[in-house]
Amino acid sequence: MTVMEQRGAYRPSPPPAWQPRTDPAPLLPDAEPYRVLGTEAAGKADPDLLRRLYAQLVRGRRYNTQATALTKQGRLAVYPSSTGQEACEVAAALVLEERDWLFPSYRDTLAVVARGVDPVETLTLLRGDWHNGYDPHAHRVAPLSTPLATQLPHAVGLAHAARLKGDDVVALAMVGDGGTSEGDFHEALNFAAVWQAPVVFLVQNNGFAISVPLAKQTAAPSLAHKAVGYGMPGRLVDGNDAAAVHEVLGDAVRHARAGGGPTLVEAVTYRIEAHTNADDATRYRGDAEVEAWRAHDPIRLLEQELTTRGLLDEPGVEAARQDAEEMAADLRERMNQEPELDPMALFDHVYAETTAQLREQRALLRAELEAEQERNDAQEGGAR
Ligand SMILES: Cc1ncc(C[n+]2csc(CCOP(=O)(O)OP(=O)(O)O)c2C)c(N)n1
Repeated sequence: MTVMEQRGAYRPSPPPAWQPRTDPAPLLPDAEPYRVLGTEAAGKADPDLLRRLYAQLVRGRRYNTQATALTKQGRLAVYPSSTGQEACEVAAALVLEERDWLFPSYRDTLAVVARGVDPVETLTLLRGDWHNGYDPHAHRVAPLSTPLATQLPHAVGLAHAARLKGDDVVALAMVGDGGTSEGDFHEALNFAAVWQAPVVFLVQNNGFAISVPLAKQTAAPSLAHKAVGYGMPGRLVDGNDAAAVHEVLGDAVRHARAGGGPTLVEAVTYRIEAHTNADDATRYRGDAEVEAWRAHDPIRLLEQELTTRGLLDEPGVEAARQDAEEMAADLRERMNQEPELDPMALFDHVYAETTAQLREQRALLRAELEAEQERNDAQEGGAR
């Protein structure tokens, strides 16, 4: 048969029946961020949990103001404050079991501390030290990640590996709105969904990636909608409502633990302070916007709920404040002590086996340090 005859014999017909591989409807986020405080749902919230959340929120805010003060005193190189975002931070830590893992970004110091890491050790990296400061295995908290979104594929890898080993572990990974534009975000969500890994992704949409507002970051209807494209549920929650964030994350953690796969949670919140102490936020946003968010403050929201329900009184507020003050005083005192630094330690843990180049550099530094020591000794001898 010639080619022309073949063409003549071809009878076009519609393609084989097509249908979506999964029904997208159950994966779609709600139209509005989910709220608990100030709604009927609040009546069902556990009073003990609300009180624990409150104590941690108050501590968290005080931690932020203290750490920011330490940058001004030259005790901390840089601090990205999470004031305004405490509800996300605290709920993320409290929702996990001891065996679970938290994967934080640089802004998530409050979550790290609320999970039990020493408040001073948590600041090691931000102090400008070469190492992370805390042992990730001790509290199952990965190092604070400065490169955006790189913690996400790590979380997926850990969760997937745990599942293969039969360990009942969930990983909760935190990322900012800007981080969702990173390739790592895409790769992590895709792998997590394909493998049905027990991971919860918490996006704190705080409005900005440094000076870039969300409108310039993405054209997606919401960040939670991104979940649908990967085949996982997307949930939208009021990120300043600690009870709501705790409930939504709790549902996602239980779903993951039961083998239901990953969830993407977008918590809508706001970064009240500048990006870090080195940033001037007045250059890219107005006071009115900040004030509108201050009126939806996570601590005040919970305080109001607790007082209305008779679960918190003036002495209770004072006790929480006092506890936070003590934590801040301890942080201040310990951060004001000179850290013991060994310059030679810079070469440890770079590679499992030291390279020739590192050995050479180490020898150079040792020689310089010894020469300096000799000069100092000679000067001291001369002065005597
Ligand atoms: C891979 C990578 N690219 C760029 C940066 C520089 N950078 C640091 S913070 C930041 C903005 C991140 O914004 P977002 O993810 O919304 O988190 P937020 O700081 O608001 O918590 C950028 C671009 C970085 N740290 N890592």
